[in-house]
Amino acid sequence: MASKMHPETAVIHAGHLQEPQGALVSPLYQSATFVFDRVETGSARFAGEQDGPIYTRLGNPTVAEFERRMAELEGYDGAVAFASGMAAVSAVLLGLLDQGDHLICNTCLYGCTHSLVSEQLPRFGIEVTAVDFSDVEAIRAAIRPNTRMLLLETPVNPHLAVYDLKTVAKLAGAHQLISVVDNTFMTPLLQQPKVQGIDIVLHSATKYLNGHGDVIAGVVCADQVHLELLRSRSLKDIGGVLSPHDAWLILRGMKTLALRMERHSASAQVVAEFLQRHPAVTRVYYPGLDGHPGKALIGTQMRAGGGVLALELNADFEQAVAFVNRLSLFKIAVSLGDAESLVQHPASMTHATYDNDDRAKAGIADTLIRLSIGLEHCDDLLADLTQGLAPLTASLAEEVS
Ligand code: 3LM
Repeated sequence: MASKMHPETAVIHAGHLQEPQGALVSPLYQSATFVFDRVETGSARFAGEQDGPIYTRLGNPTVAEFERRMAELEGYDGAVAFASGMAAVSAVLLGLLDQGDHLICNTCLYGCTHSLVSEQLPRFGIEVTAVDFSDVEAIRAAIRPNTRMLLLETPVNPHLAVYDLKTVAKLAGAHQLISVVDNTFMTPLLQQPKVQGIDIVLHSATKYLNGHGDVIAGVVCADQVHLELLRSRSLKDIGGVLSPHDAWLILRGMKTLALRMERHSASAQVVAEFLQRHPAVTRVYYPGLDGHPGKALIGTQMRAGGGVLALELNADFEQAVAFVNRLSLFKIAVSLGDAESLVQHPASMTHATYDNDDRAKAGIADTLIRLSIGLEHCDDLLADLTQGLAPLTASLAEEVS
């Protein structure tokens, strides 16, 4: 029955834990270990001859409910939850790549994913090439005999570039590469990379999936061919296991995911259009705007533009900083996907892991400002932005007169 559900239903029901009391809301299995009635039971579970919990790092009923829900929503055979989005990213890279392998990734990735691929992977003898994924020929040209994987985000953190997943999946298929997409900005409600042929999808569940700003978590969705290594190497041996309590909170948060994504996207569209018309703003980065190359993929690859946008001001660096400091409803904080609207400065915060050259190559301007549009009334958000931009508008008017 589960595969027939619409995503709006699946976020509430998919993978629901069957338990004897019939609780509407699944109980929280806050237990590190599980008791075996006899030695033979424990041995059979360790040998994989009998289903049943052993120890929470190897699997937990509450965490498993979250994993089943995500697998159903993303359309894969299964999912493995991790203690953070970075644990999910590193689970895929360290679990599926070997010494001597080569990874091709996009020039712009979330800051810590960038430092993981550029600083940590080479320590284990894994080679990495960063190319602009809008240029398929550049990806093709970077493929070597030892290339094993393609890794990208779309839309990209922080400037919302969008890439055609069908093209990436086709290229990966033709060269036997594993295609991996970080779907954090979209969630399965707005984009299902599996439909486009992508092999593995991962998320920082810290963001929209949980949606309430009180959990750090990650998840990887994949088919059987990759799941075993993700579980045995990345979860069992590397050990970045999600706490059952955090899984339970995410399951609660996910019930409203469909409603939240609709609202985040609708408000972000209004805010983006407002900023685009504003004289103090020189550029707005949002896939829902006319003129954004990603707009053409809305309706096919993506259902909407999502809740994150970025902007540049007609201002110098100090004025841009002063604008952010003047905002009051928008809280100055990294992260995204919460009920509260957030504002941050990628060059000095989320993407401070880049050196200046790589940041320029990644297309992250020093004056770029990222907004995560929350669930507040849109008029209140526009009022806050209007007051924040007012001194810039006034000084631009003075320059003109
Ligand atoms: C941020 N991003 O503010 P965690 N993949 C993507 C992400 O955006 C993130 C991760 C993975 C932000 C976090 S910056 C210190 C705060 C696309 C995180 C990693 O390990 O759950 O934080 O996810 O952009």
